[in-house]
Amino acid sequence: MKIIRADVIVTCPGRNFVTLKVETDEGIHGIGDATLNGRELAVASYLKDHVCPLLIGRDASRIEDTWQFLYKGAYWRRGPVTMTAIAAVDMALWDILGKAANMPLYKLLGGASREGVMVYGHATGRDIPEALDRYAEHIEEGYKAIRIQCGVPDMRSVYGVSKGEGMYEPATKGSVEEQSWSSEKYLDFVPKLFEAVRDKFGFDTHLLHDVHHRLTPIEAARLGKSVEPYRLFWMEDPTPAENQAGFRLIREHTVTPIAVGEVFNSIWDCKQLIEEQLIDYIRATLTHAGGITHLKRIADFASLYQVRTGCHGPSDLSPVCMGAALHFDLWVPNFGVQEYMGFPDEALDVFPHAWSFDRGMMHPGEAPGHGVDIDEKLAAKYPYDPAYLPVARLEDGTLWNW
Ligand code: KDG
Ligand code: MG
Repeated sequence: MKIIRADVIVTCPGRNFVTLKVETDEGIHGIGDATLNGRELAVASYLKDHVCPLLIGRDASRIEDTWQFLYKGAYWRRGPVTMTAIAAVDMALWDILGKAANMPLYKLLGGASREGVMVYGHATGRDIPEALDRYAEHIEEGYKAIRIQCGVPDMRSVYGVSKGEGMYEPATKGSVEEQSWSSEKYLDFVPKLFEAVRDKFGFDTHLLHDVHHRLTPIEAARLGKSVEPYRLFWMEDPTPAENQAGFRLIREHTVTPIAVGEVFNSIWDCKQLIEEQLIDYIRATLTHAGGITHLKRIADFASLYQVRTGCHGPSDLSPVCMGAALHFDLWVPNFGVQEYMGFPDEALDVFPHAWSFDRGMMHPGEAPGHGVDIDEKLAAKYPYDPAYLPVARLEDGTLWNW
């Protein structure tokens, strides 16, 4: 089965997505997600100008060899742009293989390890009462795991909290939004948020929180220690993870579980964190970490150290990634949880999908491949609309980690 075409589709049904479509001489096609929020066209060009021409004539079923060819063959290894492009090819080829075998992807991977995939939703509020209302709504919808984010008094804007009504979307059209940050105000406030959740709802739901890389290691240690009574499922990205050894300091002080890795794109980014058991959940995801072929490798390595998966699943990864991730999650033995932020309605129309949601649990469906396709005619109605992620500055103007 030979690859005869590979095209990149850029569309903005509610937000920007990049999709790779690979076609074979047997009339089977597969698609892969290549979305890198705020830098979409860099991946589109990497694919169009450098990768797609190399795919023509290759055997579509040689997935591992194609992965190695694109990784080692570029000479310039790793990096989010390269690894997202490789991931898109990989996802599309697994989709093709599933369709050729007439099997859902999770069966090709080794079959279901569980009945369904536990997902966590986002409860966000401008203040504690609003955040608690959103939390209550999630409980009513059946969520077993809920992430909570909340505005901090006296701080202009906070990661994860929508400005108006509706879904949280960090990217802004046209220009870069400047947010402000004070670790002192945040650290004094956020334990009160978790206390309010546990007081009102008890301990029956898994409680998650994203620090979004904002603290230093010693501040993160203080946070983890101070919130131990509220038994978080995880505190996510407590500090930037370039310096993996920095997590030792956090571990020395707290038993609050740690999740890291949504910005990772290779097993090498996670190596020390996993090997030294400095984290509990690895957040690397299919689209940014080299696709199914590479995420399998990361998950198997993590399983040696009892680190479980908690794949990134924001609305800026397309429904294609979501579909493929659910197959991966249903199979992966050391599964922890899957993030599910939801998608704008227009995006769900552009990407017809086999996955389903029922009371906090998701299933990828039984369609062959990963079960997600693209309606190209509809996609063409939503042209690319440039948007940027915000930056954060300390109150004195110093540029900080967003
Ligand atoms: O594009 C950036 C988002 O994907 C990121 O801010 C979302 O941190 C995130 C999360 O945990 O979903
Ligand atoms: Mg995050």
